[in-house]
Amino acid sequence: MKNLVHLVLAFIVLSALPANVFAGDISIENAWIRTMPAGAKIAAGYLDISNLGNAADVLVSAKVENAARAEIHRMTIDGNGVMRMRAVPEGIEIAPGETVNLAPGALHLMIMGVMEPYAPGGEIEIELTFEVAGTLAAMFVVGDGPGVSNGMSMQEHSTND
Ligand SMILES: [Cu+2]
Repeated sequence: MKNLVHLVLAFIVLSALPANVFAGDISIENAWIRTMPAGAKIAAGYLDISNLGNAADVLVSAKVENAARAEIHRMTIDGNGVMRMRAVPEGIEIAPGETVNLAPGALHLMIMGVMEPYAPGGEIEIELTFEVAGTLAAMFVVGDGPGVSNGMSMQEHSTND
């Protein structure tokens, strides 16, 4: 059953530009993974999540092919100008009618234990699970992102796993 849903979603992705993926009232757009530096085992994923419904929903988890695990993270800059990052185990709430942007320097998906570096220009499937809408699979394009300048994101994680 899930497979059928995925097939239908894949068809929608292939037949629409720019790619939108829906599950229930949740719509995913602009999904991308920053090109990984050589030797990196960690990657950062970004996307826009819109809630087209009348009730709040929560992104609770993400699962990535070819990686040990994925976490939801938030970057902040403290009073001393130091960038800090922490896991967001409670997930990300998307209020009705709102769009939440996971973007460099803020919320992001942290993909840990990447087994083979993601090739630029490739597409990686990430399963996103929402409290209400359930699980959907979205394709993330590996690159520098639409209109995003280079250089900031991978400093979030300068160490290798
Ligand atoms: Cu992170």
